[in-house]
Amino acid sequence: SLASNILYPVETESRELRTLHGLWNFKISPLSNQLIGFDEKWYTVRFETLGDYWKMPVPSSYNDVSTNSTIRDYVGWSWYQYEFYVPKRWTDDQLNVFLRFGSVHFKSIVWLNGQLCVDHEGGHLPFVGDATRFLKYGEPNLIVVAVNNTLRPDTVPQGYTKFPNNTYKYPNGYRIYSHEFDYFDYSGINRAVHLYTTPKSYVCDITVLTSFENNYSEGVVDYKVDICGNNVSQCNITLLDTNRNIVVESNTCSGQLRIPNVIPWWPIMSGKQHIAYLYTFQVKTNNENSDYYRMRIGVRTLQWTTKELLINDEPLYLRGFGKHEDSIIRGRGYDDALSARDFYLIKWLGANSFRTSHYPYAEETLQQADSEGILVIVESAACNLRIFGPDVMKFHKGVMTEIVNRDKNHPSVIMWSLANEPYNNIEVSVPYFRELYQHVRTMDPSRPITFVNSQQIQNAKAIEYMDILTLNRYSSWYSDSGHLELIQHQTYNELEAFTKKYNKPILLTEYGAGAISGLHSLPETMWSEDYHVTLLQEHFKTFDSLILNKIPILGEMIWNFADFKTPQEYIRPGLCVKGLFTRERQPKMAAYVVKTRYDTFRNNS
Ligand code: GCB
Repeated sequence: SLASNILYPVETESRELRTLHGLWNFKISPLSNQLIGFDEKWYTVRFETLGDYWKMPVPSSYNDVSTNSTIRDYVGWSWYQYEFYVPKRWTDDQLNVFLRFGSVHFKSIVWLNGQLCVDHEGGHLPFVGDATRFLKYGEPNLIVVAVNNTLRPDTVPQGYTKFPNNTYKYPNGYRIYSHEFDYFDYSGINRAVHLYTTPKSYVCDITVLTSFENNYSEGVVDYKVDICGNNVSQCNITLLDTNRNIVVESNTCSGQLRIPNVIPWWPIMSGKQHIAYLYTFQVKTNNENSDYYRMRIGVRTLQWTTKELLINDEPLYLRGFGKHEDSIIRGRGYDDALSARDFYLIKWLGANSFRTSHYPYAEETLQQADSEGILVIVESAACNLRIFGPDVMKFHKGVMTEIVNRDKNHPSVIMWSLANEPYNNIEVSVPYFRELYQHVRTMDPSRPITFVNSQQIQNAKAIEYMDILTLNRYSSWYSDSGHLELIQHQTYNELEAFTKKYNKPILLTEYGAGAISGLHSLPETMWSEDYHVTLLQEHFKTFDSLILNKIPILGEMIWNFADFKTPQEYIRPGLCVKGLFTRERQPKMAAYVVKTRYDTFRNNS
């Protein structure tokens, strides 16, 4: 995979772009013969000639599309293929053609016309292969993708395969596969597949870092443009405002732009006339066959202290939730309609933020967050890490590198979360997270870094080396179930103690209750919508007294935005039902209560 070549594919006067979306052919290999596809060279044959294949949409997870439980629960090598044409004009020897996957879960190997083009391991992140010499121009092309979603102790996230030797309970050779995170591990080609052309010398990376001078009247954009390929002389950089008027220009591939009377990027509804203003950063390579690339950027700063997180020097209070990429049928498959609906709901609630629990979300989602002014905490897929060692560290560092490379230029991204609920009550987690923190800090000096805690305060380790405290806490749900009267007491004490102990501000990244839509009970009992509402309201009272007493709390994030699918287990009815919205994205009673609160913040700021 071309690691630094990860700019989102766009169409410009020098680039053509097409997607390979549609119904692909799909095969799974029997668990007893996992390597059959490699032995029989499935990457060279049309599945029509092999038989025993399904139709599978791309992009989509494969799990919930068919009626077959083997496919739903499949863990192992599955195979996708598709036939397509590319235009003859792409044979031009002045062009590159790149093949780009937004994400394939989890490991993938990609062949074009029987030849290995690219491979990648790690879900939720894009990768690119150079397809130029593998394609047949003006003839049918066969793309084959082998996908393996088996997680291991050295991957992020971790998974475990066991072969129990109790033959009384399990047949010989029976495989038990497990992981600790509690969301369904949707697999397959989950995001966009693009083919795009570029000139031989082309823009392959851009890094911007923004700041202000002269009392916020002047914007400063420090930038670096990487050009790949041969014979590049120079760059023409142009910054355009929303009316496409030129604001400032430059002739160097790296340097500084100064914007007089800058319009800063602000999160939604942060009072006054603030808007999420985006400029267009335009690059033109200055040679015979120029490449053009455009990217939207926002000018804003972030700072953090022992008490606050500030954007453009103003303190932030986050009102949001954790989400999932999850919906019926397509699972984790990216869908514009669903994504747009979610942003309408976020705005309807008056929320200003979410965390990409528990993995990096689609690039299209972050682009929309940039233009809507929604703040995002980007989390890696390290959910419930419990084994720490050099192998998983190597993988985890690679994942963080890919995340920062992909998301570094989004004004909406305000924090990196290295992990969710790792086993950080053990000593080995300390050097692990310190090293990982340093790795990310070296790549990005501009954003706070954390990992999300769940352990008791007295046992938490490594957290003191993070910039900001984050905590998931289920008072009156997983602990003291049914005791709504304890929420204020417990939450207040814990958040106060935590901030005092570490002298850092805290963000409650998860709290909530399961509520089955339509289930009511007065007085409240667990699983009813009524209990859900009261539990949230008790937390609201706590947050208000923390704020009143100047305990440094950075915000409140409810678990979860919407109901989402979980593995089969007896503590949940197939879904985690802690959503403010149902899985169909309709409001539960609690959504109205949250809207009232979040609207109050909006009106007071
Ligand atoms: C947590 C996890 C989240 C779960 C949630 C729950 O602490 O971070 O992934 O979904 O609890 O509902 O159990």
